[in-house]
Amino acid sequence: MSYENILVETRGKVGLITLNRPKQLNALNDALMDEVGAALAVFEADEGIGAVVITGSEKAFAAGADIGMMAKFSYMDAYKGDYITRNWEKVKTCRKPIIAAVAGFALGGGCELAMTCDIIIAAETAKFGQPEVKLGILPGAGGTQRLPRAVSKAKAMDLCLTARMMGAEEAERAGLVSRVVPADKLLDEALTAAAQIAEYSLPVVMMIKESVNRAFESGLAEGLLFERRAFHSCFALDDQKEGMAAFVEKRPASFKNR
Ligand code: CO8
Repeated sequence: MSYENILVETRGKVGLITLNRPKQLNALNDALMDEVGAALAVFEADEGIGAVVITGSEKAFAAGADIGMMAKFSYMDAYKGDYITRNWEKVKTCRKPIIAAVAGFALGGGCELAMTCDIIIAAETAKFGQPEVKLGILPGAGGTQRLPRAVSKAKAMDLCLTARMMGAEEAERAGLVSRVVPADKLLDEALTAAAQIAEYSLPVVMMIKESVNRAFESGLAEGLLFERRAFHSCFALDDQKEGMAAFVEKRPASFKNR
């Protein structure tokens, strides 16, 4: 499949998607998000892929949804067209872990795209924000919902209501970002983390992702029950036998994803 708005490659067991609309600072439009969805579907179906990295450029992960495209929208255009949201579902429902490697601007839809991924690794240059209020709109792809879950109500209100940008250090302190690294190490760090994940048992990795996500969708008792059922089911896996045998025999485990 050929792509016009993203670059897609595989690095060993890792799928790499690079957002590639440099002149527009990777502003997100339907064509780009359709391609992200299509690339994720290919990686999801590929048994050789264990994790995915989504990144942008040095200057911008993504500076938001494409304002030029939205400027003349009517309510009906937005509602009937389901503007750029239809393929966000593919990011949300991908069962393999996705790491967002963020340098430069991650604003509006760009911040929301990063938050839809499972882990955010940020370069020291990263700047996160939800500046939609300046455009006379509010965030439309999870900014008012995922941000408070990640960084607290006060900071989410601050970012969404003032439109100020938050640097990488502040984002890490607030819990939005899992690691901050020098800009020239960003992709290596993200690919190394993804490669490490991809070496583990894929069904177990998928169960961990499902279980952590469950913490955001359910109460504690239901979440604990979900985790326990998943934990019990690990004992049906060859990979559990292999992982524990490898520990006892003091050798590296070799998982077969079953
Ligand atoms: N859309 C379209 N074009 C953009 C965008 C964007 N979001 N951001 C930047 N560009 C373009 C600029 O127009 C400019 O193009 P040109 O060279 O042709 O004039 C080029 O990228 C470079 O931008 P700047 O010259 O402005 O670069 P600066 O370094 O001076 O500034 C900024 C960088 C601060 C990132 C600035 O470009 C900016 O403020 N951009 C807009 C940020 C923003 O408001 N983002 C939120 C957009 S709304 C949104 O994301 C809603 C999401 C809802 C999703 C779900 C819908 C249902």
